Amino acid sequence: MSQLKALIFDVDGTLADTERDGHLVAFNMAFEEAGRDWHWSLELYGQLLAVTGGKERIRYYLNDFYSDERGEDFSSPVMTDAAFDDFVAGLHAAKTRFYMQLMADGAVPLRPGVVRFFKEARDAGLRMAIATTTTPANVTSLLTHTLGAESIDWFEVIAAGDIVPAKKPAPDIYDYVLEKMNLKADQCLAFEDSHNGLLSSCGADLKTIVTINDYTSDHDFSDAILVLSDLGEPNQPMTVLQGTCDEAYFNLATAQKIHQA
Ligand code: XBP
Ligand code: MG
Repeated sequence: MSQLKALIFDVDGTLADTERDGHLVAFNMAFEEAGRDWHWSLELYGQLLAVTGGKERIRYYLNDFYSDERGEDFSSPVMTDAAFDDFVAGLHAAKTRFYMQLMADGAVPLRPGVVRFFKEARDAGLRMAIATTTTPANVTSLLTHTLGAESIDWFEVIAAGDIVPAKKPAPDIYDYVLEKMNLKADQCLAFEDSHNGLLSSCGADLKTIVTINDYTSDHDFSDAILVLSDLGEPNQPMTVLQGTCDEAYFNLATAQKIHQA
C-alpha cells in the first residue's frame, strides 16, 4: 500500500454549509434582482441538489419543476436556445456576485474540525487540493473570508466549476486533480458530503470519508470508508455513523490508519 501523500477536499457541504446558507440564499437574491417571483424553499432546494452546478440547477428547475408549479413552460416558444443559455448565464453570474458578497459578510463559517485538520495536515507536510463543482471565485471567497487570503496557497490544485465538462457525479474533477498532482488514487484520501460527490470520488478510485449535513444525512454512503457527523473537535466529539473509528475527532493518525486499512 502506498504512503498517504495528499488530501482532496470537496467544498460545498464538506468544508462549510454553503448550500443552505450561501448558494440557496444567493440564488433567491438573483431571482429577485431579475424581477422573477421564484423563491426556492429549503425543501425544494434539497430536491434541486440532485443536479450539481448552479447553471445546471437553474435549468433543472425550469425544465422539471417550473412547469408543474405554473402549468406552463418557461422558455418555449418565447426564447431561442441561445437566448435561454444567455438568460441562465446572466442569472448565474448575478448569483455568484451575491454569493461572494455573503462570504465577504462572513455568512458561512467552516464546519467543526476543518481548520484544525487543515493545520495538522499542513504541519505534517501532506499535500492538499480541492475538487468541487462550484465556481472558482466562490471557493476563493470562502477560503479568503474564513481562513485569510494566504490559505488559497495551501491548496496545490483548486479544481472547480467548468474546468471539466462533466461535473460530479462524473469522476472527471477528481481525475483532473490526480493528474495535476501527478499522484495515484491510492496515495490520497477524499472528503465529501453527498452521494453525487461520493460517486465522483469513488469513480476516481479514491478512498472517501464523508461528513454528512442536513441535506445529505439520508443519502446512500455505502461506498464510503467512514461516515461522520463532522470532523469533530477535542471539545466537540464527532459521531461515527458508518465504519470504524475510536477517536473523538478526526485527526491525521486516523487518516493514516484509514488509508492503510
Ligand atoms: C456543489 C454544487 C455547486 C453549488 C453551486 O456540489 O452543486 O454547484 O451548489 O455552485 P459539490 P455554482 O459539493 O458536490 O461539488 O452555482 O457556482 O455552480
Ligand atoms: Mg459537496
